[in-house]
Amino acid sequence: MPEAAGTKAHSTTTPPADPGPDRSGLRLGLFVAGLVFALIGGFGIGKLTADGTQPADAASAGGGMAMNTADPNANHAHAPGTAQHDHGSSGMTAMAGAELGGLSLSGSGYTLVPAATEFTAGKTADFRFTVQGPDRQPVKQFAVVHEKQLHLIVARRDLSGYQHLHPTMAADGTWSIPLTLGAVGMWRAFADFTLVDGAGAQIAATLGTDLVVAGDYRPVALPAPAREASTAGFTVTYEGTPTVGATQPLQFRVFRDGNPVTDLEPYLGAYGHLVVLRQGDLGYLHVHPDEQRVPGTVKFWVAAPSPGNYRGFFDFQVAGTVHTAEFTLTVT
Ligand SMILES: [Cu+2]
Repeated sequence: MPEAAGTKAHSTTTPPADPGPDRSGLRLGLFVAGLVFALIGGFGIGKLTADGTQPADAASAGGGMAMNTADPNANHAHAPGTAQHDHGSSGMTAMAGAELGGLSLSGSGYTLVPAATEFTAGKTADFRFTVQGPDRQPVKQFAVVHEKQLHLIVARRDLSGYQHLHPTMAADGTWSIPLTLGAVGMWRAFADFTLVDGAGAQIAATLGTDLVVAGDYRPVALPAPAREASTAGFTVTYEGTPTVGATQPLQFRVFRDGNPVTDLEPYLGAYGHLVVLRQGDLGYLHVHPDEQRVPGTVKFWVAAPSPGNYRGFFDFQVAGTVHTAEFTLTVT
């Protein structure tokens, strides 16, 4: 019995013509198409507004590569260096994008080039790298996004040891930061940035590299899923259920001694930052908070790319100190 045309089974038995070697172009196009509608991943395209406030944009760039010059919503085209998307939260539920970043050294012709990737457990050493462009020269132009030109996230592959760092760039385009990897194992470093290309276009990317601490590796089991975590005398809870194929709110609340903390401070241009890493490949989602804020609470919009286990790292600032609450989330 012949299969009905257009069914999935049919299409898999008659694959489309080979797209040929220029698949990367297609892939980029898909990224671009997905970007504008994606909420997830990266610190997003663009930068803070001139007065330093957080753009209404909680919808940030896809975790891969994205070029705002391809924004189909050209009727609100952004001035160079001030790219903002003002889709507002109402449109978010229609957005299904959940691109993961950080899975590759390279994308769209740009490559993360670490100077060295071997570290000694517990010994601080400079981590140096460049982002090389299609011309194989270090990129030197980066847009400020969330108050920094580049955000470096580091975690061991068992999802322990999270760090959120801000390297500095030398005039030659070399980024560096003192880095301490506290335990033996394979680690992952994510460089999350928006570069400005020669034509002035902004390209958001999260590129990743492994870092190695040789020795007797003792992996830490992923903690069980929980809706409450404690750090430095604070208790943090979250509500909401991450879902595949739909963007859902996750609302975090911070308590101290059982009372809501009402003096959360802006940290990097927002009242909280959330990085979510997928267990298994450390696919990287960076999610931004809603601009609407109830004191003591921070709401994010999240679309899960797949079922599985994730570790969420919620950064918040109180009294000038940044704290991180960690959660295991299981998406079914
Ligand atoms: Cu950062």
